[in-house]
Amino acid sequence: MLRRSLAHTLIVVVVVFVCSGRSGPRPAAAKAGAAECVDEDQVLQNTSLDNWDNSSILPGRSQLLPGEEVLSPRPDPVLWGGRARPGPLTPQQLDTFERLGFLILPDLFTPDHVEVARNVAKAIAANAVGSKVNAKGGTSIIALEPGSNTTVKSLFTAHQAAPELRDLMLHPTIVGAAEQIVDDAVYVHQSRVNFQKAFVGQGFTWHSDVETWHFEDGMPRMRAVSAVVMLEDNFAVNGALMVFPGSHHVFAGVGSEQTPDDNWRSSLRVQRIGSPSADLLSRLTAATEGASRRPPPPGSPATSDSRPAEREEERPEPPAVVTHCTGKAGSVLLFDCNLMHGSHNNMSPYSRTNSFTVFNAVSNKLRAPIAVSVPRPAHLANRGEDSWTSATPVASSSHE
Ligand SMILES: O=C(O)CCC(=O)C(=O)O
Repeated sequence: MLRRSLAHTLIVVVVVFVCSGRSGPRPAAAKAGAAECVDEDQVLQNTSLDNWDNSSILPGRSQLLPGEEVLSPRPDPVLWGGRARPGPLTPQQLDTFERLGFLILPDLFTPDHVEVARNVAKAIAANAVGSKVNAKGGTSIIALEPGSNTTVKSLFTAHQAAPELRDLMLHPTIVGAAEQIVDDAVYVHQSRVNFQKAFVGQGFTWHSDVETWHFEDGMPRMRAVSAVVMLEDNFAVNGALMVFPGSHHVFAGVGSEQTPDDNWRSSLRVQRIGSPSADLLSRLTAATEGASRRPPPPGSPATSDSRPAEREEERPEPPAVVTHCTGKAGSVLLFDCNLMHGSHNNMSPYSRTNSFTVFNAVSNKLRAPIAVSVPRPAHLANRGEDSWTSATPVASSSHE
């Protein structure tokens, strides 16, 4: 308890709260620099922006000057319904999620179960590279690895691509946990399978997802959670997600030049705008240093990798500021929309495939984007009114 208060105090003390009034007109949008990373035929735009409101609760792209960066306290709860909210997660698991910003549910699925889904995802992705038409006569939206015309980095709208994927990604335990955390019915804001191919897969630089979702998609509040199903073993060496435990308690705001309306084309491969600098990450390190010192409660293996026990004492433990979210195929990682995370390039001989499903609270539906004038396409930011369903957001596929 004392440690937790100390950690919390640390965060509050180190955080610099900036309330900026610089929200005046922005320079004209930069010209489109179209990278060929997404099948453009599949870009579904919904430009009817009812309820236009581009006010921002977060200091960042629209209020800060280019190069200006701040850490500010999270303006929203992590557990919108508190620890007593009923659902599949225990109060202890909710406590871990609240404190660290993530939680691993080991072995929710069997390796055999996920192998089927993984093979389906790889087949759909491979087919999408060679042909715009997939096996079912529809099309699939993919992003390729930077510099490659053949290696798929992401397969979007994955929960709609095949029943084998949907059944895992929208499993009742996962949807129920997301609802428990955001204390609301949820819908799928975005889904994808990310492939980190052996020796080839490139990592993702440090980022908080809600930065993009808030400024480019108009997501009003921090009321969304991501669920990762590990479709292959995730090791530290093959690109397991890395996180700053506790970083979800602060927001890393980054000022920028005007965001190009088609920023998503390049940011899907490498994110630059809104990315924190090394200096801001150092400040985040200081701010979150105490967060994961308290060991996770029993049954919540939310930290560290799975090294053989006999070597544990021989090897120096890195300070707990950054940790790998490792797990066996079939494990599930839940993480908060504002958790600072990223991944290494996969230089190992072991491929790493994970599905990502972003659940947003129905009450947190998207408004107009704040930093761009054209909403991102539907496969990145779902605005479809027909998907405003509750616990089982299984919309019929538009890509099959
Ligand atoms: O797949 C990965 O390694 C990281 C993905 C990620 O950070 C994201 O999708 O936001």
